[in-house]
Amino acid sequence: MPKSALVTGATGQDGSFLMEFLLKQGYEVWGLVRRLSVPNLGNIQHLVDRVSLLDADLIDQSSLNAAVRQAGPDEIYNLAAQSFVGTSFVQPVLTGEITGLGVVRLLEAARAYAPGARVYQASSSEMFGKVDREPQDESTPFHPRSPYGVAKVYAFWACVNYREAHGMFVSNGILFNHESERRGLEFLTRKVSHGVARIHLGLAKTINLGNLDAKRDWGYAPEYVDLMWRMLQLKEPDDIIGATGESHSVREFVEAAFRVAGISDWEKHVTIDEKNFRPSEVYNLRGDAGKAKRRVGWEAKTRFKDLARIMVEADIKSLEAARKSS
Ligand code: NAP
Ligand code: F7E
Repeated sequence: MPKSALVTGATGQDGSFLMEFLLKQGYEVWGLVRRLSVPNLGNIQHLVDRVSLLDADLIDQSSLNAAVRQAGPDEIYNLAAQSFVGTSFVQPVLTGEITGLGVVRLLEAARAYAPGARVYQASSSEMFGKVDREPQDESTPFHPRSPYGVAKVYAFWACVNYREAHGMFVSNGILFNHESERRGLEFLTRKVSHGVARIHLGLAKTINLGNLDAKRDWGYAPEYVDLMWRMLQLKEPDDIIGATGESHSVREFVEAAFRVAGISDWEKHVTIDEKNFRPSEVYNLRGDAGKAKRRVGWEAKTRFKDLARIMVEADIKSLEAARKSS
């Protein structure tokens, strides 16, 4: 019998890469999508004939119960979230409902209808927030700096509690930023790669940004879904960091992205606007993924400059294709 997996957040960046990965491993794959007035299947259009999609929402307990009961999965990957930090400051209650309580709703559904399933929770480096050491590892204290980070901390501890209280196999992957050509357009790297591509093709003149001094540990998303899967193959549940171990500023990413398009005077193409700054910022994140290497043999491969190149080239290519077909 092939193993089966239920992936929430199926339409998102990570959900799409994870479902591809699981199909390659021979899994029967169930993807959870929420009802939208206009379907949002762009990232998984190429997969819809090979996975089973279920309608459910992390805000709605009965739909989660029904989805878990129908799929009867061996593994559950909870990737669904209101995942944009900026929005969490203007929609803190919604973010708490989805990104925090939504995880408990899913755990309850699993406890009732698939108690033997192994559960992966998409925890985040945003939980470290205002860090007191560098690099951050699994023993670094949490000090979240946004409603998103706060919700992720709540969800993290809920997972630990379901492990301890109910003996369930629940693991937290504490992943640092991972990006790709499938990233939402509001996130920094994609906003920049897409903006650079538009400038390169003469479709725009500038990109409007915020804090150029913040630093992140940016990796390439397809590699991180492999870590998620490896974590659920362990004998015992565990909490493990995924990161590159390198940290770069927003300014460095912008510079690298413009360089891919052959533009060296990038300052001329960047404007700064207060609206892109956060009320409380996470200034510097750099992860120590030593435990991931020791426990499951995982390490990030794609380096910073290659990430910028992959993303800018992909955006140039897709904008050119769109232009030709219009
Ligand atoms: P993403 O592209 O924003 O995808 C989020 C997914 O969640 C989308 O499929 C979205 O559906 C779904 N979703 C949102 N609200 C929902 C709800 N109420 N019910 C059901 N589904 C809902 O995020 P990602 O980058 O793939 O990240 C995956 C997970 O990892 C998230 O939990 C994120 O917080 C976490 N994480 C990400 C990173 C990173 O750097 N990418 C790092 C650490 C942790 P729609 O398409 O309908 O909006
Ligand atoms: O911001 C700065 C911004 O929105 C990165 C999510 O996947 O990773 C992500 O959260 C940095 C921040 O991602 C703009 O202030 C400057 O310092 O791409 P971002 P994030 O906040 O790091 C973590 C690990 C997650 O878990 C989250 O789900 O870039 N920045 N100017 C800007 N950011 C944006 N978005 N837009 C700007 O104009």
